Amino acid sequence: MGRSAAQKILAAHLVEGSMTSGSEISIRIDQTLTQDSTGTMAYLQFEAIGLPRVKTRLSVSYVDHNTLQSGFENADDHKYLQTVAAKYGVRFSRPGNGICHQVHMERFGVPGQTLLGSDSHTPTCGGLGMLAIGAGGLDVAVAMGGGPCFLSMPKIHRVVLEGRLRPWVSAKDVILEVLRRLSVKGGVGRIVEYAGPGVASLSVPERATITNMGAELGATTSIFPSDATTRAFLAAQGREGDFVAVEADADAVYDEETVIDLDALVPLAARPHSPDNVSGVGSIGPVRVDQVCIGSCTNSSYLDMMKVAAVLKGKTVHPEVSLTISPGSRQVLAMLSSNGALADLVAAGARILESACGPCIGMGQSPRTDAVSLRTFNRNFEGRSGTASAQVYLVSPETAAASALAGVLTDPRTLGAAPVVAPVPHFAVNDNLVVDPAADPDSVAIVRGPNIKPFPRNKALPPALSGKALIRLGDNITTDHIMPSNSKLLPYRSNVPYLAGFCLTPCDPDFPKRARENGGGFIVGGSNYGQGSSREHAALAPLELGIRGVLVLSFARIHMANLINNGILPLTFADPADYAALDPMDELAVDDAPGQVRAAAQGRDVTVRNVTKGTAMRMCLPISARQADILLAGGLLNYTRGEG
Ligand code: MIC
Ligand code: SF4
Repeated sequence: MGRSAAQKILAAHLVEGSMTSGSEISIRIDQTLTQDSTGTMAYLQFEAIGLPRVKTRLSVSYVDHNTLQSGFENADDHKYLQTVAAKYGVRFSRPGNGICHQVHMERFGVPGQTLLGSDSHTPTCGGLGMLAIGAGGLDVAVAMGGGPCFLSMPKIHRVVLEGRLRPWVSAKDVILEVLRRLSVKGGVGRIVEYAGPGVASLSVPERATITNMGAELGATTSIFPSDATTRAFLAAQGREGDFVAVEADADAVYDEETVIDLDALVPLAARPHSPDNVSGVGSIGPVRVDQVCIGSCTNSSYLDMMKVAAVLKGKTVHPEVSLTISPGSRQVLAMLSSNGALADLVAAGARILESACGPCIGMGQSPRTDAVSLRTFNRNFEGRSGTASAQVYLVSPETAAASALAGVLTDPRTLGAAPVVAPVPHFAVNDNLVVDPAADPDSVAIVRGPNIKPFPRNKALPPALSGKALIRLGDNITTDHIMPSNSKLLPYRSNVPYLAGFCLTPCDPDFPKRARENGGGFIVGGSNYGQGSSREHAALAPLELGIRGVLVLSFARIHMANLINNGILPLTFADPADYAALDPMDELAVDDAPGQVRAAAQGRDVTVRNVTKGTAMRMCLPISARQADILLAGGLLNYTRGEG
């Protein structure tokens, strides 16, 4: 039987397990990437593993999230990251070089290889035909140490692209359409693989926009084939030697299929506050706009920026609109500056920001109270912009630029002829902000400023667990709710004790206090709990507060893995009625927790007693024997070091 592109890469990297969907497999990891907001923790954990050097083919450490430096904290983190990279054999992409996913696609991604990144949008490099997966920092630390990556073998969902995009309709509209159809849960347990005649008409950066935002489907990853277009892109980056063709066999069998007719797509927008709340721009109507932000790892390529520059050239941004533009990499910025497009953007009134995540992660540019903000980004979760009452819409660069001029949400097709951007024969390659690791690692002293604090470590699973259900949450709770990130909190990503004081505060400001007063306890939630970011802090902060288990209707993949890695029980209700009947502050107990965890690996349910109500709840804990051992040891680090 033939194989899909993703299955081929998985098979070529398979270490253990059988590739039948749902069973645990482990794969060899060729490359890793980290970014600063998750990287500090990943490298502290790598240090705790105790190896002298990374064992991957390539590991890159980026600084792109925390670049405001409003105090010493960010800069402390940067210095730690630079010195730790030099010592352990990691290439270091300095602040200013660009957003990790954009730079990795331009300079490092290799078709057919595997990439594990401590950021949920790592699948961006799926646009190059790479199997690129987002994970928690500890999983990336283990991969840097040469350990395989474990995952539940996903189903393969084929998305067949027919036809060709019409003028003014762009790759962003393709992924918004996929989100409209499949929802933010639709990709859980799946790899989304793009195929069909429409693929050839999409450039690598356009494909990367689509695979990037596949993270919002909850998918394990998304991938395009590596074909002649990929070869041309790599050649234009001076890397043709990295090209490998990766294509599905004609007789490959898929678990599911969606067909999208590119010709029929129109400009779309995700309305507040979820990336799958998608409607046609035309049908939403001329909503008044206060802010437009163009950039982020989804839409900040040279092609995107050139389209925006063409729309804005010779015009002026609407007086009520603040327009920010963050080119995704220094390469993009350099090319815009040498061909004059940057001058067009500046002349039109755009505020040019650093090549970094910036407003996408709430690092500056929070809009005014009740503002409408149009963003070319990938997430519009409530409060993520830094302004709790802001209404954020996710749109394409074309729609963003048209709306910035009009001052209202505008369908770009009303602007006349669409700009045509000529393909680039040679990108401006300059890797002088990528620092090579030290040739003599012994000479490198790792610098730890006062912002670098030890991370919390769990202990072996005790014989019994008990505590109160400290909070009862609804569906689709994001990691931005569990561990908010904004310009005030992001500087503390290497200081979990401080961050823990903000855990779940967007849902309930008193949660950390209550957790501490009760000596820890349990979190209760609905479906798709923990969607969004890969941040391990969404498990580390609860650990710091003494949380022993999380009881929900269903989990998002990376968050569930992060809970297991930190020794916190991730339990799902076998009977949703038990979720409905559970009240906050009910006393819960798990008797013989180690015995029940071992039995769970054999497919048995876990019983959690509701002591207050005098009932017993059946919970599922679908884990492998290896994951049971991790939970018994009190987390992956203890397990890896043979402790716990
Ligand atoms: C995000 O987009 O939410 C982030 C910030 O890039 C996160 C990583 C983090 O929380 O540091 C992600 O997507 O994984
Ligand atoms: Fe950065 Fe935003 Fe991309 Fe996350 S989604 S990596 S914050 S640009």
